[in-house]
Amino acid sequence: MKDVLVTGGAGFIGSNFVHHLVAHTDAHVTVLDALTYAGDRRSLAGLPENRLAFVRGDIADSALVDDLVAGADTVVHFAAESHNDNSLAEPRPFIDTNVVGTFTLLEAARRHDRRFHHISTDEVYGDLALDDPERFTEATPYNPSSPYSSTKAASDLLVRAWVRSFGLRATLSNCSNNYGPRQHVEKFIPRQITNILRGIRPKLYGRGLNVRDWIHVDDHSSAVLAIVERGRVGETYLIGADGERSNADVLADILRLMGRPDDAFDFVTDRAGHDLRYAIDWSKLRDELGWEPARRDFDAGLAATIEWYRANEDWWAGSKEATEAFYRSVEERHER
Ligand code: NAD
Ligand code: TDX
Repeated sequence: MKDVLVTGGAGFIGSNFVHHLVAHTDAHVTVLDALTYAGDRRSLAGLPENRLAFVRGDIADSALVDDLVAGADTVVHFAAESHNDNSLAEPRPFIDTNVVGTFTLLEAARRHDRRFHHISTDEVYGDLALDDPERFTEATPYNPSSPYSSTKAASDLLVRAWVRSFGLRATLSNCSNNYGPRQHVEKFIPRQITNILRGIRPKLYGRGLNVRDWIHVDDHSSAVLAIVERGRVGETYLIGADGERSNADVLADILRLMGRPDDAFDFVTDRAGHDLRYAIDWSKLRDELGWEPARRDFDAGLAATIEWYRANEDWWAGSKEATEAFYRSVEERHER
């Protein structure tokens, strides 16, 4: 691995992965990112110039993609439309980026016979009952619920077909909910932290009983690097860190860590089709590659994340107002 093309490297997980890659390998990194509302060039600040090239462009632009894939030996594909609530309001960009964009990358990787790693989500498996003793495994059937998760499922299936039909040297990973620095303020944890910093009451969907399986973004990065370096071609690996928590519990932790009363939030209308629970069995990754999450202390990770948002208001202030305006429009639609 000498020249790595990272798509979506200006987004939350992609940028954290690029920092991880530069710190832990000698590879040269080229980031391809469209800088949509979710991408931010500043998330790559501070990296040495001789290790990083940045190209602004669309993963569905086949001429550009062909050129960049030709110049790399490895492609790690993070770029996506990533937010469920946006996919309910306007699904089209999810088709264009997650499906057509992934297809465009796969064709280029096939033409140039490049190693390909596809980043995906546990949401492709649908959801679990709260009391289900089972967790998702690599063998769980696909059953996505939202426009977002269905386009991620479609992209996963394309990757598997390109492996089987064309011999593409690809691996896939499906990870649970990430948290940490540089996550867009539309997502649950940063939205509530920045609401509190702005004097806005946090918003909990439904009754807050839905469960997400939280993993620190640094652990996602180390798992992806392990798979890119040592994973078996054609295989899927689930990534998790035994971090199941209800949304109400996560919000209670945020309120406590930020010194607010435990009832200083509002219940709001539930998300349409809201998945109840995700839970990951990551034993394949542990048994095959010896990977373990290093940041399993959720309280410590959450406290550090709160500090990051406190210290980096410049990074998120520009997105906050538009994000809250979007959520107000969703609430107004529910009221009509
Ligand atoms: P994000 O929304 O923060 O970042 C996405 C990045 O992709 C942005 O920089 C954006 O500018 C870029 N992008 C979007 N459309 C593009 C296009 N057409 N061409 C080029 N670049 C484009 O998302 P994230 O949370 O960092 O998620 C990254 C990946 O990880 C996604 O594939 C997502 O499905 C997956 N994932 C996310 C989570 C999570 O908890 N956030 C969990 C599991 C998997
Ligand atoms: O204001 C909110 N209040 C609330 O209760 C928001 C924004 C969310 N929620 C709930 C919905 C979910 O149950 O919190 C939970 C987490 O919501 P999101 O941050 O929107 O994440 P989720 O829908 O679970 O999807 C995330 O994890 C899987 C990422 O956004 C996806 O990209 C990833 O694939």
